[in-house]
Amino acid sequence: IFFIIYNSCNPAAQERLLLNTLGLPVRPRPRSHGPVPPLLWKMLRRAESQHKASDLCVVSEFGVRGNIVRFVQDQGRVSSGPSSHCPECVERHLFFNMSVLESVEQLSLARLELAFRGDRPSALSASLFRVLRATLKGVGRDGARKLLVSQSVQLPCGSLRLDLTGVAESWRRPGANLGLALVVQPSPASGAPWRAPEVRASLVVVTLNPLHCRSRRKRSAYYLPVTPSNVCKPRRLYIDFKDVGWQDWIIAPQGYVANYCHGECPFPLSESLNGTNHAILQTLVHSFDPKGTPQPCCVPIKLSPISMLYYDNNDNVVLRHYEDMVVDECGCR
Ligand SMILES: *[C@@H]1O[C@H](CO)[C@@H](O)[C@H](O)[C@H]1NC(C)=O
Ligand SMILES: CC(=O)N[C@H]1CO[C@H](CO)[C@@H](O)[C@@H]1O
Repeated sequence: IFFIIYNSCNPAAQERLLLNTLGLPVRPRPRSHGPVPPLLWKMLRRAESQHKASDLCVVSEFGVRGNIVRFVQDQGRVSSGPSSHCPECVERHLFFNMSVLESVEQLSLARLELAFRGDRPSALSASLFRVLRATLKGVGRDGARKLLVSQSVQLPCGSLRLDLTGVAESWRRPGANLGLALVVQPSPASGAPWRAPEVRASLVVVTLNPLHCRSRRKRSAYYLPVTPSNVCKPRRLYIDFKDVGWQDWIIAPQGYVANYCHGECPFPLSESLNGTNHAILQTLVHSFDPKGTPQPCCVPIKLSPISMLYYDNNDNVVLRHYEDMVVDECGCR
């Protein structure tokens, strides 16, 4: 498929085809290149070292099924100061745009991570609400929101994690996502002036795209022996994402060894060419009638996956596994 891009006279259509193969509706054009969460680097490295052995449709870090991991950025903007019934409260609106998920994706996990940074040791109480209705006073006060958790957090460095899988699933319905409201206040209330902590929020979302999750074929203990170069075998092909102009959204890898199959499937088809019975018969017929019947084709019989880390159109960092991206073995079929 990458080959087509180089050779095509209609690069835009071919790029669309390729993006489709990768499960992307459009070419991502990230506006900012934010930091890559260390956990995603770790997961990428682990996936790369265990590709041959592990089940790519399970995210073992979280113990759930999935082949896409996103760190969805908080896009909440509104924050409001104290109100009459809670003079020390500071409120912030959090919004995670779930429309980055394709409808075919099955949501396995959504975990909210809040990191609090204060300027000195202290304690605060943090309450998180799901906003149910937007009201005139702002993003849902009083009956327009539902308490999800209320917890005490220690500063200067505190954190809060919350499983939001159910909430995130319901956010996927159009119009259902009004975000969250985070309310913090000093604990115990002191009455003295205070500086609200800095809060960084991200939603880790694991989904499964079943189209990219076919069951893995068993790895055979079979390898192509060294053969004369005109016989069917894997040839080295390195795909550099720079050549395709994709270096601005793909974080890693910068390219990969894709390989391809090329060569003849001559009569008599030796066992090493791993032909099917059908291919063996076809070479036989071809040897009698070379014009009427072609040789069998030299095609991939074993492929392995790659993992990619990239920015999507909403500047989220995404880790994704793709099956069948590297040719390991070829055969005559
Ligand atoms: C969410 O993202 C989609 C697609 O990236 C965009 O069209 C939409 O405007 C965003 N919604 C909000 C509320 O920002
Ligand atoms: C993928 C495949 O068909 N592999 C076969 C290649 O041939 C050996 C024996 O010659 C088989 O054991 C493999 O299953």
